Amino acid sequence: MSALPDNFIREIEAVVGAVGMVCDAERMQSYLSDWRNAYRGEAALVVRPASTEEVAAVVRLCNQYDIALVPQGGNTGLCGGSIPDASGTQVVLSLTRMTGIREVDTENETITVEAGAILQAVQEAAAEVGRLFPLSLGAEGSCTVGGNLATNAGGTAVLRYGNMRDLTLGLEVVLPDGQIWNGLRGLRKDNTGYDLKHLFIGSEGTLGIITAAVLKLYPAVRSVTTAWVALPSAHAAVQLIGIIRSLCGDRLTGFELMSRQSVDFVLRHVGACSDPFSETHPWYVLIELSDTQPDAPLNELLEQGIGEALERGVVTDAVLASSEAQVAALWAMREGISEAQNHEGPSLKHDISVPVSCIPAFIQTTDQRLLDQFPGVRIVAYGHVGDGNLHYNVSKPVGSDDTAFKAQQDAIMHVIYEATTGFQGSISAEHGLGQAKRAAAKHYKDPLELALMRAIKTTLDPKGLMNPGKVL
Ligand code: FAD
Ligand code: 2HG
Ligand code: ZN
Repeated sequence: MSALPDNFIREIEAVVGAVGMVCDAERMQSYLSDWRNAYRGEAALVVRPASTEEVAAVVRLCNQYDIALVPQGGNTGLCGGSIPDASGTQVVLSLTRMTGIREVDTENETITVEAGAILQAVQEAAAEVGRLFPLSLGAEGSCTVGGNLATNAGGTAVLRYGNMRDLTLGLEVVLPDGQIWNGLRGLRKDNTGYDLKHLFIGSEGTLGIITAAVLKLYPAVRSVTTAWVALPSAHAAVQLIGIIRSLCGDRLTGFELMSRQSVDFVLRHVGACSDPFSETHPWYVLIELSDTQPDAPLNELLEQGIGEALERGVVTDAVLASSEAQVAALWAMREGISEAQNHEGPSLKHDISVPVSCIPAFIQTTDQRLLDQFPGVRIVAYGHVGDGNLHYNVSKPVGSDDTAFKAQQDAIMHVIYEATTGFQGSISAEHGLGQAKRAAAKHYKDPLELALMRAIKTTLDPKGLMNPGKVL
């Protein structure tokens, strides 16, 4: 705290009390690095306000004393956006005490929640009234709605319900000067000029602090069918999604692609996972169909689709889950990839998107270039293929040195991002830019778009105190 003026500290304490401050080095640690320990920083103080008014007062004080703020939710982000820099002068503003569910409105099909609410708690609150809040991702037990909004999180149900941007009707935001913008309208239609909420969604804490949101509710799902399918190629995945979609329409809620390398890592490191097939296959897809009607004929539909795909040689083998335990086991294989890859040494993450039809060519081209230039690297490609979103991650060659591998990080990234832009894709599909991809965005993003982003940033945050060093 020595980096901070005494008066500032006294005034912060007057706002949040001792309970809302974390000052000692040991307790601060969990706020200073991410779960993979890929990013680490220092902070002068961690502040944990308990209400929007407290957030506003803290932000006003930071503005008055010219102190930079790093907003933080569950700290599960994968680009280092919630981690302070190394200067030890920044204040981490954690929203984790603001967990309230303010309102569940079943007539208007909305739920109003505070930014620190854990995603799973929001899903559960929706389920209690027979509704669905569909955002779904591996970190849902610890990520917050504020973080989901700030990164415009995607996950495994985007195919049917869209990403966080699509699920949001209104926001409450504390602006960099401490003003509170109350945009908590639950209106489905509101064309009164620029839609300001979309500025803050995906802004990764660089434009303001999101304190609450009005989110959309959907009818609860009452039938689900899940299948694990083996494929001869990534091209087959694109063919298969076409077959299943034309047969099942909106009932297709999940379509997750995994390479054999991804599955191998899970089988090796995630307890209780086992391969549903006796033979290995180059690619797998986890398919989920769901319906709001109980007893919808989902098994029959999926069997029909997979049967047609088997006949055409698009699918090699398939199993349908026959119990809730099997459904959970299949999803555990998919959700376990991220954790499993950590056990294989440093993993270089590339969360890219390309048009769905280009996924097979992207994989073929990039695999070839990478393996030519960096023999032995292990490519862990998986993701939300129906959204054109691949986690094209790279693990070091077996037995190689961590430091030597990390030294190749930029060269590996270059190969992957050149291929991505070659296919008119994006270098960040759902995880954001944070500090990890700031330099790459400068290189790969359209200069006019970057200039417009900078103009917005300067207008809202002229002192540059909101999460500096991230995004731009
Ligand atoms: P944090 O990590 O705390 O913060 C993320 C960013 O948001 C930072 O820039 C931070 O400054 C900013 N921020 C946080 N709260 C606020 C706020 N209230 N106001 C303003 N800015 C704020 N992402 C996907 O999109 N799809 C996935 O499938 C997916 N799966 C994941 C699986 C695992 C195992 C893990 C660890 C992560 C996964 N993620 C996924 C990453 C994802 O971005 C986060 O899990 C989640 O959206 C971040 O929420 P958080 O509360 O942890 O935010
Ligand atoms: C997922 O889809 C997440 O599992 C995490 O987005 C991806 O760890 C990753 O690279
Ligand atoms: Zn993902």
